[in-house]
Amino acid sequence: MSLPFTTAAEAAQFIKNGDAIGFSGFTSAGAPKAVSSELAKLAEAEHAKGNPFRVGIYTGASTSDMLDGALARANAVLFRTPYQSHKDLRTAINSGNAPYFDLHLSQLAQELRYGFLKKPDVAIIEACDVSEDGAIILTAGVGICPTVARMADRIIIELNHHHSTKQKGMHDIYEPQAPPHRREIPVFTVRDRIGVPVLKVDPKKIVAVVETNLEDGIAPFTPPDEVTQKIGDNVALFLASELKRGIIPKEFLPIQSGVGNIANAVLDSLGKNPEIPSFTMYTEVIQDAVLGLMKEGNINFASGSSLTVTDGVLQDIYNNMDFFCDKLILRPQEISNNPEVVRRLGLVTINTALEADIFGNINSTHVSGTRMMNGIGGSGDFTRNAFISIFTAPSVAKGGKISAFVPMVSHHDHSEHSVKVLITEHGIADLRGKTPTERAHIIIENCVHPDYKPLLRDFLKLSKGGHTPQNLYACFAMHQQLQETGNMLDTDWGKYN
Ligand code: 0RQ
Repeated sequence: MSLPFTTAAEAAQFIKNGDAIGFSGFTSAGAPKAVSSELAKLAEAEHAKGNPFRVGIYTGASTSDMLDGALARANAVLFRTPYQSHKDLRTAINSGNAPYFDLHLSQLAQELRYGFLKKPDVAIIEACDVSEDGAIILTAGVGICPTVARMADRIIIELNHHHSTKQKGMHDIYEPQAPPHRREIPVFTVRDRIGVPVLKVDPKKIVAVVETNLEDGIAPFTPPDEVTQKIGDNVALFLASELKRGIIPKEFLPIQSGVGNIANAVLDSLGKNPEIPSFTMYTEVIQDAVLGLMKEGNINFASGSSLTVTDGVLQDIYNNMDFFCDKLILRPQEISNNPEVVRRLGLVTINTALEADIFGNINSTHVSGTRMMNGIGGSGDFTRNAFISIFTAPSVAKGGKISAFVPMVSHHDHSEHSVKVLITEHGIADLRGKTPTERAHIIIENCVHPDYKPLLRDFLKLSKGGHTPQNLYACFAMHQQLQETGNMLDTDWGKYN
């Protein structure tokens, strides 16, 4: 059977209004590019004719402008899950034009299999190779590919020649069984391979193969500034001291770190700290800094769901597969983020908060409790099951008008029960074994910006007793103040006394 080669525009014709689409990739890495762009044009053309055209979108995580951006601008989003970070899609979500539900990344594939969500009609998969008998080599991200490719009725392949077939062997494709037949996921060390390197699909379902030559387009991170560098250094300081006092074993433990500038600075500091031995990563996103540290010998293995790296770094990996092939694994996100595996391996998890409260609860997703930023991503998968869970954040946002620390989080993603350590540029709050009152004092004294310390110390005086010294009348006063004057620092507790 020969493969049905065609153009992106013709491939998009296989998608109908109301279809649910499962896309490959994780972040922009490995996400389809050409067919999604043509799909947006198709939606615009249908809208111009007065016809409805919207599709449901399942992805690994965030995607690129050619997918989330294009479909959001075309007003073509029927629903979207589990994570996004594109400004146009964010605007559409927050204005009610793109229905979005936020999911733990490890759960999407199983929720599709369990039948909780609409079955994917179509899977669009980026590949660097595909054979006539349906053997697919994925590119820089795995995400939810195994599940959506198996469940969808129709498969469209973007055969992207920008990605080298030399990466064959890097992927480890595995799908767990459904309960009550599920067994342990046999990942006992970060290096364990449990599946097969190739995604096998029913070739009869492949309706189109579109050849492309397109980069993932991942932008470089800005180098650490004074604040992010200090946060990174504090994380390294904390982990070095945990190692010294024997809490972290001398072999060290695998690290999970989120994505972004703070994560980049943290990795940089871990690499530079002479007291931290060469370590491994069991994470979801492998970013540029990891590969740099690998070359320097500071990281000796990384398991993730994507290589979210700039194009130069990606090509360097492909050109040096002899060096990298036994140091990298790309897994489906339900394995890279699997709670069972996270707890077994004993991960040190490092994620970023939008907002924390002085009792250790975390808001990762909603600005002022209402506006979706990106989504919970993998932060919940990792935090709840970590050996030590750390949250980092700059102590203030928007030039000091917003404190990252408030009396009560305006949206709740990670509870005080899961959050062990908070770290800002000012210091470290180790919350383990502390009561709510003790936590509040440690967080205020160690992590809060000096401008906000008096305000938060005074808040504690408003408490009328109880186990957690909260005041339900005043706990959102800083948020209300932000809405009224644009500056939390103007908050006056006078009327609550
Ligand atoms: O906005 O750039 O316009 O100034 O939020 O904040 O400090 O640059 O941090 O880029 O790491 O994002 C939680 C969103 C942090 C991210 C979040 C404003 C701030 C800035 C970004 P500007 P920073 P980051 C792995 C794990 C959830 C998913 C997760 C995230 C912008 O880390 O999405 O952890 N996490 N995944 O000014 C209003 C506040 C604010 C605020 C910051 N309190 N109120 N705005 N900002 N605090 C990744 C995956 O799962 C794929």
